[in-house]
Amino acid sequence: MNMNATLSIEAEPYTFELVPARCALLIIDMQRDFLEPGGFGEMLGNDVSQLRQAIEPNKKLLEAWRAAGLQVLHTREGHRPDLADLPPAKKVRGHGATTIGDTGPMGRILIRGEAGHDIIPELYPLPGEPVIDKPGKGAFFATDLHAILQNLGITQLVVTGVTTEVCVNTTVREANDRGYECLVPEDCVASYFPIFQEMGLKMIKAQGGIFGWVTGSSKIIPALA
Ligand code: TIU
Repeated sequence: MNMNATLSIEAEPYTFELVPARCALLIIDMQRDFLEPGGFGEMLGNDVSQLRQAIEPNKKLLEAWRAAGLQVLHTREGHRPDLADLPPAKKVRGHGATTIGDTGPMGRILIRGEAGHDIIPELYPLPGEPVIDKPGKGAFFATDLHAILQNLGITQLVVTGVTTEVCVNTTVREANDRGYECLVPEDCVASYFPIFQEMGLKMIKAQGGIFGWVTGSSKIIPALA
């Protein structure tokens, strides 16, 4: 593939002109804590099965992306074992019986190094694919993501992962303000709430693409072949 030849991807609100050399796949927080029972997502009162429908589309997109030789990055939401980077307001939010840092079936909830904090096996990073550990919902807050993307010459992001209205939306907004063009394949993002899935995507593409573009993985994968 000519890495500098533009791939025109059918999207809303209009065609996304993807330049392979400058475009990275950024997979947000596909962690056991959000996608498997017994983790942070379930602790918040959510039905984690809602998110699992994004796994297979992400797997197919990731395989095609890797095969085409494009850049991949992963993020994980979580905190230091000593909780020094955990805002007290985040620790107590929701008044749950168990909160971040407490021990659950997959280890301490949302803590780096614990089983639940790691990325699900289906989408596990390969050596050489940067993994960004983030303490917040946005992937740019208190991380080295922007510096890494600049060093790689990346100006466009295909953003996937969970959840659509929380970490994906926050990250797309942060990226947009930093000058990145963001394309979101709707089948590769998921929410615990169907209405937030729908509205989270509408918010991105409304007003002429106020934060970015929305498409489906079936529009991206053939273009990479
Ligand atoms: N709760 C929820 O929907 N999401 C998060 O807490 N983090 C992410 O979205 N990754």
